[in-house]
Amino acid sequence: MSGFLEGRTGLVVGVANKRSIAWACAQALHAQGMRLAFSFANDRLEKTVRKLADELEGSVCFPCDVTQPEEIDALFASVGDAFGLLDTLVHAVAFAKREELAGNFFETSKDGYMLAHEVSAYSLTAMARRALPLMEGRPGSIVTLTYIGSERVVKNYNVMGIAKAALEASVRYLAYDLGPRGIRVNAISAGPIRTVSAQGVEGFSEVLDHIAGMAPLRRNVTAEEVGDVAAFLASDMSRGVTGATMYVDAGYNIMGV
Ligand code: 1JT
Repeated sequence: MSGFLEGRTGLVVGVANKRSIAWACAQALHAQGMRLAFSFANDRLEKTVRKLADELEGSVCFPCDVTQPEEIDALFASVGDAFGLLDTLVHAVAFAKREELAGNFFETSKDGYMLAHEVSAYSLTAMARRALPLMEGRPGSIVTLTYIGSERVVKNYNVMGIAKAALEASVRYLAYDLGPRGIRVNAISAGPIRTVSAQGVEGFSEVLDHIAGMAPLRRNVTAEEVGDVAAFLASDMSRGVTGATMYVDAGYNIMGV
C-alpha cells in the first residue's frame, strides 16, 4: 500500500471529537501515508485527541492553546523533535462566544471581537511563522478552513464572518510571503457541517436544509469530502495552487436566485 503522502509529515490543529473537520482531514492525510502530530487546547480535549490519534499509527500529540505564544513555540519545538521536518499544517480552529453568534452583529463586544480574531484568524499567521523553519526545503503546504459567511451575510454568523474574512486575507498575504520558499497556503471554504462548533448555533438545522434545497448537488457536504480536498491541497497534485480559497460546498457558492 502506498499513498501519495508517503514519507510526509503533518500537524493537525483543531480536533475536538470524531466529527471534527480536523479529524476528517487527519484521516484523509493518514490514508495517503502521512505521519501526523495533533495538538489539544486543554486537559478536557487531551483525552479525546489522544484516543483518536491512537487510531492512526505513528501519531503524536502535544498541548497548545493557540492564544499563548509560548505554547505555540513549544508545540513546534516538540513537532521538530518528533519529526525533524514538517510538510503540512492543517489549521482548523475557530472560536467565538456563543452570544456573539446570535442577534445583532453591531452588538459584538470588543472582547468577543478580539477573541474571535485571535483564535480564528491570527493563530494561522502565528503558526505559519513557527512552521517555516521545519518546512524549509520541503514542498510545504498550509491549509486552513473558512466559511462563506466571510463574503456574504449569513444570519447569526456575525463576528465569525469578519474573522474569516481576515483569515482568508491572511492566506493571500502568507501565500505571497512563503511562495518563494516553496510553501503554499490555501483555504477550504466548507459548506455547513454538523460539528461540535455548529452545535447549539441558532438556526443551524435551517441553514443545512436551505443548502440541501439550493446547492447544485442538492445536499450538504461531509467532513470526509473536506478531508479529501485537504489531502489534495497537501499533495503535489496541487503544486500550482496557492493563495486560493477552494469551495467544498456542493456548489452552493455559485448560486444567485
Ligand atoms: C465557529 C462556530 C466557527 C461555528 C462555525 C464556524 N464556522 C462555521 N461554523 C458553522 C456555522 C455557524 C453559524 C452559521 C453557519 C455555520 C461556533 C463557535 C466557534 C467558531 O450561521 C447560521 C453561526
